[in-house]
Amino acid sequence: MKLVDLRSDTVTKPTTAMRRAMAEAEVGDDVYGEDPTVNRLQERAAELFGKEAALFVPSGTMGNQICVKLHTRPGTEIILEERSHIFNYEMGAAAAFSGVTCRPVRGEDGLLNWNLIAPAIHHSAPYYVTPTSLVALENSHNMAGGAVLPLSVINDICQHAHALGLPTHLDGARIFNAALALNTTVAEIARPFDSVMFCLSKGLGAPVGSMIVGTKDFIKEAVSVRKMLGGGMRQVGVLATAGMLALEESPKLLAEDHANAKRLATGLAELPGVKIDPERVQTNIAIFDIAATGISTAQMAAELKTRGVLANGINAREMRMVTHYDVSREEIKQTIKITKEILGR
Ligand code: TLP
Repeated sequence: MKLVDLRSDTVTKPTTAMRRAMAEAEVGDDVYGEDPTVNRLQERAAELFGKEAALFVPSGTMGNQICVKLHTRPGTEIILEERSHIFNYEMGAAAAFSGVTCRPVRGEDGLLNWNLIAPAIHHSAPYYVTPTSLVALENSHNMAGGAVLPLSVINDICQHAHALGLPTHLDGARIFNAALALNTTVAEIARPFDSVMFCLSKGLGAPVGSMIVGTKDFIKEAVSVRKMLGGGMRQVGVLATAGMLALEESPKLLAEDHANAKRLATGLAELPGVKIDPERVQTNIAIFDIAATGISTAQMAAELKTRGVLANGINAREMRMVTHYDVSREEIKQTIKITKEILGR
């Protein structure tokens, strides 16, 4: 039985075209800067994002943490949203590696704006107050159900932060999903940020890899920090070539993922005890509350699994389902039917 895997968009398998390209990739030692495929990918990413330079890194976590390290100094504080990835799911790396604390701010439905951020900033506070060194946003916001920060809000936050001399970083793991939902380009979203991390290995389907983009100077320093973290890779053109296909070919497939997430949310919203507002499902993530069904999220995940659907609970009340190119419209229908069956027992 083929499993319908909705645990994440990280579970996609490389396409046949990616596998072919990987077998034939032109490679060199990237620690010497001599892998032509990696160099092409980096140039193309910089161009697409409207930034001076880009760097291929093994994971989104490493990409975010390189940026945190470069923007901050030990003993300072990053402002971010309460449910953000950097704060919750990177093993405390900001503290362990960069010596910074995180000041989480609760967004409205996960979305920050300058009015929420401003009171949390320590700018000209007394000397003994932990100074703010970075504002980090996430777009789309994973644990806010893939919610998207509008351009006007991003621009406003970055403008205010810059006016205080604070750099801004974007965790754009799913920035292509955000761009589609906002009907804009990734360059337009990236424009006001000093650095952006985005993932090739999520909805874009590459087997491995993320990128950071920024100024030439920033990326030059990022190369050293990546090496410090053990992320200097050698004939990595075999991966970069899959990344290149992900970058060029996959964004056009995301509309179907968004439509599937909306279909899923619409179907789930009709089930007894399930709480989700399909209107708020803007990208490829559906987070729904099942507390009122009397079934725990662990039990729901287990029941789904026995029927061939994989999905994770993200806490005691909520399940997350993520659509991607390995899940069809038919399988979404099937998932709704199976969830209904479980609740109807
Ligand atoms: N997200 C994963 C899990 O870690 C939660 C997922 O399944 O969604 N930023 C954001 C917004 C992310 O969602 C993720 C991964 C990362 C960064 C980290 O990327 P990786 O897994 O490549 O280190």
